[in-house]
Amino acid sequence: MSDPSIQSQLAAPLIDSDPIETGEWRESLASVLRATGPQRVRELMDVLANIAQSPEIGWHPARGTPYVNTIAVAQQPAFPGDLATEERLASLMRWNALAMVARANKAYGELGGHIASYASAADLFEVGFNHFFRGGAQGDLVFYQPHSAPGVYARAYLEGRLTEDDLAHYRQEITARQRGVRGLSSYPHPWLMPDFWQFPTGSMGIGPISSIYQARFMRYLKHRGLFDTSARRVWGVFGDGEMDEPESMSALTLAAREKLDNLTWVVNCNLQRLDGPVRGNGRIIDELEALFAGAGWRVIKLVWGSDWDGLFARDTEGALARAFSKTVDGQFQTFAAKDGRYNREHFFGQDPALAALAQGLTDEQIDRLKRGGHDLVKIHAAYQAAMETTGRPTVILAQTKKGYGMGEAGQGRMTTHQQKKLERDDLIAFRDRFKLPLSDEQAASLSFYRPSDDSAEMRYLHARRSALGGMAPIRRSDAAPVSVPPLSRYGEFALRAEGKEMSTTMAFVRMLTGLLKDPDLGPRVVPIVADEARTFGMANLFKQVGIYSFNGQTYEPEDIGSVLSYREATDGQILEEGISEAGAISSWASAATSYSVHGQAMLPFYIYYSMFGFQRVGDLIWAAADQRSRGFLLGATAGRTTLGGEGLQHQDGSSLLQASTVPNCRAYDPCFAGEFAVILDHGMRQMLERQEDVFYYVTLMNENYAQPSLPAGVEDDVIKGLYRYASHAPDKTPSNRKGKASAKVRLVGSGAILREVIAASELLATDWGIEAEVWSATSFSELARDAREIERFNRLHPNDEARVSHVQRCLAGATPVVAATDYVRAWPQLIASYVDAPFTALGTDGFGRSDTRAALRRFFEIDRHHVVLAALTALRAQGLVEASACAEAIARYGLSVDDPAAWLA
Ligand SMILES: Cc1ncc(C[n+]2csc(CCOP(=O)(O)OP(=O)(O)O)c2C)c(N)n1
Repeated sequence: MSDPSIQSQLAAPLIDSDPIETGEWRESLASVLRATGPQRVRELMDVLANIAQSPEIGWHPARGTPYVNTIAVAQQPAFPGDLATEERLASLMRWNALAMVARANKAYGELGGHIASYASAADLFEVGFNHFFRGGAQGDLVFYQPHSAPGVYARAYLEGRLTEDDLAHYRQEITARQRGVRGLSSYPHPWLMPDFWQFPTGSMGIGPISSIYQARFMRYLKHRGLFDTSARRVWGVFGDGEMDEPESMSALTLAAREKLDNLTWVVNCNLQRLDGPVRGNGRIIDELEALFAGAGWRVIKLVWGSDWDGLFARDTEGALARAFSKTVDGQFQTFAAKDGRYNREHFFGQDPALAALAQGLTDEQIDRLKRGGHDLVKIHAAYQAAMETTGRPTVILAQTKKGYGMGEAGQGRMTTHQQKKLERDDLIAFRDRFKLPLSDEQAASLSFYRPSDDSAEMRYLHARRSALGGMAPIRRSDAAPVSVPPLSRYGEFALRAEGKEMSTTMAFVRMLTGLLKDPDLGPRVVPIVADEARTFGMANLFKQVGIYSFNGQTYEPEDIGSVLSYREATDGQILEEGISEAGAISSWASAATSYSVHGQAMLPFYIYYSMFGFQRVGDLIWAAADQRSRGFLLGATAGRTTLGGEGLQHQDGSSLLQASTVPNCRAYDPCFAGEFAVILDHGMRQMLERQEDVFYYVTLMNENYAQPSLPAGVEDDVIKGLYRYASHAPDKTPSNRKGKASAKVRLVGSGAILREVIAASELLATDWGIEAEVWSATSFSELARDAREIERFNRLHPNDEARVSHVQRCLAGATPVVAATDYVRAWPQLIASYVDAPFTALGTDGFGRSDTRAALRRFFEIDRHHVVLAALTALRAQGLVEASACAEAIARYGLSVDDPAAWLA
């Protein structure tokens, strides 16, 4: 018996106060359609809709369409492939993918992996691989749903790109390597499988937003005349649950606004996510249809397979569409999980018209009625329509069953996402379901299956890929190097600043302006901002190189006569992303991976408020790191005290620490323009000339101060992260000496706080008669990286002569070290364990505040006086200074003994 609550829900009547009149209207419209065709119907509907939307009537169009396919049967193109062969191939992919996950978990239960996602997506992928995803150097950019990776591996196995050994080492890269095979990463990852995966998608939401900006960047390259990308498309296969990630949906309007008809998304609407239904009480396809259509995308609903065509044709009363409109996803999931008999009773049994439709069908046939996303012909029609769509991106909302074909063991089950093991009977049932050429034993033992090379399937598979230009996915890294101009050409002013006042941000903008003029490198520079160009003094670039706009500038800018006028142009160079750090970093990653994706090296500089970088879009930065990005991130107005009055949400004290955790990120905190110039030059050469897969994060400050010329010969040490800036020794026999003659400290400073440290060294000499060395720490993370490697080497090579790291060489001996920065103490503490001497870190832990720089530095206890006190205290611990000297310093400098943290209480 059916559940009465479901029955009443399904049987709710549509509101229609006069069905006879409604019928007449329907018939009129139908006769117009017959007589003059769909265009005339559209015209009439526009007129009626206009009238009906008048205030007196107040009609609003429903934002959705019925729960049926967008592409009518009559509009479906003929399927160009060999359907039977493709179905057999799809079955093999399903099997090998399943076997891969189940085998790994049989051996090691901890490895994890997913079967159900790819089971639902297999047909969506296969149509792509057989007919649409172009391969080769100028192939399409495809974003693969991460937990469907086993299916992509299964295909590569049949294609001969992966071996059985590789498959047997799914999720075991380390063991695989030890055994001389490659092993397969859990999710797409360009470091772990550098010639295979282009885009990391394992973190939900990153793939969708990245795909939009990659499609946009292709237009940018083309419009700027750098590279013709017209033949390439971007495809993204994503989950319906994944659409809930803010990043997934945040750039939809950009894609539509910029008419990205080179972009197609396929949302695999299996109606489930990990825990349960995506919209148990609603319909995700309807919700997404409204959102995408509202954003300006073409929406193609691919809901039902060909088996339903006959039912729809016979359904003259619209009973099916009516029933669908009252069925929520939670119920559709139950229908997916249950057998034909249940579906006959509970779906078709809900009204006589439906029951009549199902009359000629066996329970088995009802069970096999396909959803649209499992029907190769319908999928092909949808993809083809997307390819032919002009002027807007397309989303295909494909309804599927999660765990399709897993039967009792998983199809439509709440727990199916994490199903990794199948029993013998389930495996044999799966074999039967997909007619796999496996014996019971082969099925039960999870044998991989690859047809012989001369089989029809294999010949077909290879023919299709070669017709599409080669294998996919494929990642390349063979861009030509780009030569970098000599630093003296654009950075001389910074190297020989001779005390000129400027901020490091100003110095950067000046150098960028110089680089943009270089004939070779200039065109490859991609300046990126998120509505802060004026903040960073970059407004001059608007006119000089223009702001990229796919349709130029269709208005007269208010400031047209000015030298700084706001100039948008089709070949504009600046990517002005508006207030979207997520968008800007996605643009940056697109440019930063252009060397690999397009074989054309670009050099992106994304400059932003440092607080809104690693903290705000840290996961997108990780994704950029994963895909081996090359470029510069510039954390401007950096530091917790250097930004001054902005207050706590803007003041960044932690970005460098976060940057230090990203393996291929080189993070620097220079104080002086000359230091920055050296880092810029080195970074460009490393990335563009030597083509190393690193990227740079460099902080820039907005504080104007006198910039000294860079001391001679320190360039290498600037890059290593530490150089000796100066030493302040007191007079030979200072009358003011408060410590023993041997008292000496090393003061280490970074970024804007280096200047406080320099001042402290002078105070130590003049007020206390104590010698202090001053060291500029351009990068604590680089120092730590080097020291870590050397420590490890020494540990594992006990018989070799011990190596010495840069930081140990610089700060050798017992002279106490005091390090002060504008960041949390953990930043300088990255080197603490590698320094033999006593180490004191001063920093800006806690929330930021609004005030003057001086007040903030005093508050956070990183100003010159606190540095002096820390130095005296360190010397006191060595018995070189009396306690009274410390007390005297506190009194003399008026230092507060109140705990700043108490302010928060
Ligand atoms: C940012 C992020 N959050 C959570 C996860 C964990 N996770 C992996 S798959 C998944 C469910 C995916 O559901 P859906 O997008 O509907 O895809 P399906 O597997 O159903 O095809 C979740 C929550 C993740 N990978 N990334």
